[in-house]
Amino acid sequence: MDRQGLVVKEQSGFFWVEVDEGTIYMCRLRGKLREDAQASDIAAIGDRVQITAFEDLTGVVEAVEERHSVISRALRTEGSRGAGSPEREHVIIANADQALFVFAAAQPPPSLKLLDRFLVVGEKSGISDLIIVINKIDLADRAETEERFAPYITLGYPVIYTSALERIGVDALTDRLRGKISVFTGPSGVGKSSLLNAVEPGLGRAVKSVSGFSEEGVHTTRDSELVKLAVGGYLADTPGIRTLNIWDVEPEELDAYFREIAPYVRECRFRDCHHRQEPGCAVRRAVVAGSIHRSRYRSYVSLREELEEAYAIS
Ligand SMILES: Nc1nc2c(ncn2[C@@H]2O[C@H](COP(=O)(O)OP(=O)(O)OP(=O)(O)O)[C@@H](O)[C@H]2O)c(=O)[nH]1
Ligand SMILES: [Mg+2]
Ligand SMILES: [Zn+2]
Repeated sequence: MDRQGLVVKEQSGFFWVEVDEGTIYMCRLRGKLREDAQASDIAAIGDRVQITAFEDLTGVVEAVEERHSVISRALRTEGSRGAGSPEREHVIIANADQALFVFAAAQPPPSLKLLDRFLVVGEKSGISDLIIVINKIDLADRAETEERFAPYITLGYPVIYTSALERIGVDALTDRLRGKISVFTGPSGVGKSSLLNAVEPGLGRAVKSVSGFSEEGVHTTRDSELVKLAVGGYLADTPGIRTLNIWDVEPEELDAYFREIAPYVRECRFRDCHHRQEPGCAVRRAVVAGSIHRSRYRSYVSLREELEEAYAIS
């Protein structure tokens, strides 16, 4: 029988596909698709797929629908570094509707540079809604914190203030998650697990891979899952989210992922302007004029330097 469904789990080449009424079929890929999977993951959690479903709850993935967003990373194939090194695209999650980046108002103090890194990854992925969650608001002055994040609201990034401890903003967060496929990540210790437990008891324990930017885990083979929420919707739980980073962004494309910088780039005198020392730089003019926030510009410059270094040694 032909069915449409959502890939909710992936493990060692098998895909668990949930169809409309909630039945899950354990599927493998049709051979033709497996050939295409050499260069990139043809199916991943979040993919909408067509399957042939059998009575024993197994199935075969016949086709994968076009994705509207994708978080992926390029994996350099072992032993092929250097010129023309073939890369394989590992898809961490397809079709996420939104990404929520969690920081603490204090303990640990929020790093705007780290936040800007997350936003770059989000912009590159094509995920339309990038949301900032500021937890532990009970530990900081509310007005001061709101002032610090106001520039992000101007850029179109919603900010939700929460306290898992005092249950502030938990309903607003729950509303955001309802019915969507969400990526939920942030640095260690900001209260991600506590927040998820406030949304739904036990959820923080069920979802383990929500810490961003850890160095470990690149080669872990642990499975990837969409964890179903009681309010409807899913949270992505995949080791890939722990290694979310911007190393797949090329230095020259970085400016495109800063919403407020991108529109000025075409007005720079030089086409390959780095927006640092070059004369006639429209981006730096906009910083001086106050149309680009200094802290965002500082993040851009610092990330650009990091990327240039990373590309120079690889
Ligand atoms: N004051 C205060 N403390 C909080 C709040 N949320 C979490 N905490 C505390 O912050 C610490 C870290 O919380 P976790 O929920 O484990 O943080 P996490 O982001 O999941 O951390 P990792 O799993 O290491 O990535 C714990 O001691 C929590 O009790 C909050 O809203 N206010
Ligand atoms: Mg945690
Ligand atoms: Zn410039």
